[in-house]
Amino acid sequence: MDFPSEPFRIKVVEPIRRTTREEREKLIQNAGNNVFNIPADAIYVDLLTDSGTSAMSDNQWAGLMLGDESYAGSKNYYHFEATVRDIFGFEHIIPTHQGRVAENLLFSTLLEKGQIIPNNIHFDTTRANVEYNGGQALDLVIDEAYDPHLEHPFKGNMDLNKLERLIKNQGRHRIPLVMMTITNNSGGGQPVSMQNIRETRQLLKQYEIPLFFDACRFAENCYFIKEREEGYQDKPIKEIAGEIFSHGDGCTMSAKKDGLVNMGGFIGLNDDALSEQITNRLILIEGFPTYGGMAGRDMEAVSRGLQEVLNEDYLRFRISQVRNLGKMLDDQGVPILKPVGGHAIYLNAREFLPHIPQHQFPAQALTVALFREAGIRAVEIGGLMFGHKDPETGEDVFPELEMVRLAIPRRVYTTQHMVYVAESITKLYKEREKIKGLRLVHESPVLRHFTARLEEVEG
Ligand code: P70
Repeated sequence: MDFPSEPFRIKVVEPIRRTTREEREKLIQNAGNNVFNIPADAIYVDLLTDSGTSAMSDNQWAGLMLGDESYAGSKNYYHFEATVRDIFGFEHIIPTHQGRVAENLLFSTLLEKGQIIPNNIHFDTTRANVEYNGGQALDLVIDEAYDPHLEHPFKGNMDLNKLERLIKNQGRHRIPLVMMTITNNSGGGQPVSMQNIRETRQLLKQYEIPLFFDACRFAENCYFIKEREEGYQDKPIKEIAGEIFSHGDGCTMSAKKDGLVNMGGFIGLNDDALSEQITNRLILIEGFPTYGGMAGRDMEAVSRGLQEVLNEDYLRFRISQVRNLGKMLDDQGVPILKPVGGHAIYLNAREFLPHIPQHQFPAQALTVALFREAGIRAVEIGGLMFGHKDPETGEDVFPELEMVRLAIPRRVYTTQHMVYVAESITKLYKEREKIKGLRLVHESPVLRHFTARLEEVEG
């Protein structure tokens, strides 16, 4: 096994606490079987998300002290703008405090009711922002993405036949832009190949449809291209990133992932008129154009984080840490989504808990059990997150994949933590028939998984 060790050492530590099983029983009960409702200091290993949970470097912390908190024209903004432009290449850089605001600004400005936004697979906030603005969010990833056993190097790829059929059937005027999520979070953190990006670009060019990237995990995607795609082995990550974004007209970015910061984001784009419209709305809802929703010091941390994330030793360690957790689980027969993606391991809940039907939320049941047994917090990516009632028939519609995501924060946990996680899950797998299904007792109309409450189904 390729086991690169940590390319950093630890200068500051943050204690984490083990709780008793009894404490955790009470906590999960009070939380309505929803791990979003559990106070973080009662979690031992928190794999809820890799978003905003990175450990910053000494260089980033030092940057915070250079924060220029001027309302207009902060020097950190200019550094931020120059860094983003250098890596992503877009003309206009619009800061936001996180990714979903970038999505909100983009879609509320450009989307007309009844229009369609295709993506490989929309992440939940992207989908919600499209739908909230009266659009239809369509997932056009290759079919291979839905087979959790299939080893395919670029399972995040767009299905170009599906995309072309859609454009021909609907006409280009119903499609104001196409998005590509790199890496494809909802499909397992799977990468998109450069070839697929290039071909998508060529197809869209014929119809004059802009291509935007959801770039949250762009550096991880670049690393996979370097590792797996012919002709990229000797290219620096930054060059690969430059090539990817040269095929796009813009991007939204949550810097909370590959920006290696706790808060931040931006929109990058080339269209002058669209940029002006978005900027006007930015001033209304987020802030002046030289800070968006960020403090000056936050922008400095993003600039430094974006440079650090391109470091190959870092990326090699990062991708291997996730992959090795997957290997430890796979070796014990635990069903996981394959191949392992960039930022997380996805447990296949349908296979883990075949005795729980999908309407009883097996992935959520497994998430709850993982906290109860081991104090590990994961997140459900399945029927609770993506299930909904069909507006016409009123029937429940469930997603293809029912998964529990173990998202690994960047530069935070050690290899020994990963061993603890693997051993805990293996133990749970051996006792899996004890886990019971769940029933919803409270749900909100959008993004229900964040606030839902559930109870155990008896028997
Ligand atoms: C995650 C978080 C955020 C995200 C994303 C992609 C591909 C946009 C955004 C929005 C969200 C999350 C999920 C479960 C638990 C906690 C947090 N993804 N596009 O972990 O960015 O959060 O900055 O508004 O993955 O995957 P932002």
